[in-house]
Amino acid sequence: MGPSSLRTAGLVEALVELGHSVADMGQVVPVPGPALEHPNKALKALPAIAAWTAALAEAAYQISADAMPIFLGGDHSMSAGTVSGIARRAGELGKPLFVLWLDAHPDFHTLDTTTSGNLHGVPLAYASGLSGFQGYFPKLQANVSPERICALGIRSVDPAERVALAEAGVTVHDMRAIDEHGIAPLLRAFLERVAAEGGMLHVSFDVDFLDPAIAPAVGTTVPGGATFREAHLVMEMLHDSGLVTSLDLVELNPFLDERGRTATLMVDLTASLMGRRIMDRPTRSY
Ligand code: 6HN
Ligand code: MN
Ligand code: MN
Ligand code: MN
Repeated sequence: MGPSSLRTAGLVEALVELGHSVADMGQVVPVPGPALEHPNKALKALPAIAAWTAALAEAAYQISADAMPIFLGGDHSMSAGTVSGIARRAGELGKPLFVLWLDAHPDFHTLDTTTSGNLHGVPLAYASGLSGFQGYFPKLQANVSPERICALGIRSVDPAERVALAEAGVTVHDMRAIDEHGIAPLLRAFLERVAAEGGMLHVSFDVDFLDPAIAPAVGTTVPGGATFREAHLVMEMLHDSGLVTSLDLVELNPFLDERGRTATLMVDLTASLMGRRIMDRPTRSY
């Protein structure tokens, strides 16, 4: 129901108001695959998620190169498909793909290391090409290089993820780094890397990146998240960079919302990413 809630909160209208032309592509339809047995008995809904991953990867890959797809979830397992499909598209365009992962969690488990068995905990590891998915998830046609991933807002990391992130070379800016340095310089350094390499930038936005006080509508809230202004600043800087080529909005659970305020906030943040600004002004350095 996340996508319905984002539509009801006025996502399309907000984008149109900013001058964008919007095509709502409707729902991706997964083709059910065979039952899958995995030694990790904790895994939940493995055949269904594998089928969704295949369908979403194909949909993401097929989007025309001049369009900017916005993928509405659903939980973060969606990004196993979107990121891998976008990586394939980037490969064909001959451009390096970068990923900005806005989340309380790095979602860097493999099928073997997850203890919860919740597959929204694995998409970034899968899309990075980590081993341990073969024979269960669709064969990866292209992956994002882990050194081109920046995870921002992180504050809940499982032991196996800690090891895997370090080994893979993912840049992790946790909430402590944001507290110490401010969010702007951390993001700016990453955007400068993307620009220097002429890269494409996929942004994957998990609702739990935000502090639960402003965004209650998510099943995995973690205290100490991004504030209202930190989140808008990230979106405003992303807009000004002109680098973002695709976006995921995931983990919105309208059953947990309060009068739609989380859905409305996600729409407003997307509007900031797509050009809404407080004052018209050129980008300045102070
Ligand atoms: N998310 N690391 C925990 C687990 O169950 O694997 C939490 C995952 C949260 C997933 O943020 O989309
Ligand atoms: Mn997530
Ligand atoms: Mn999360
Ligand atoms: Mn999730």
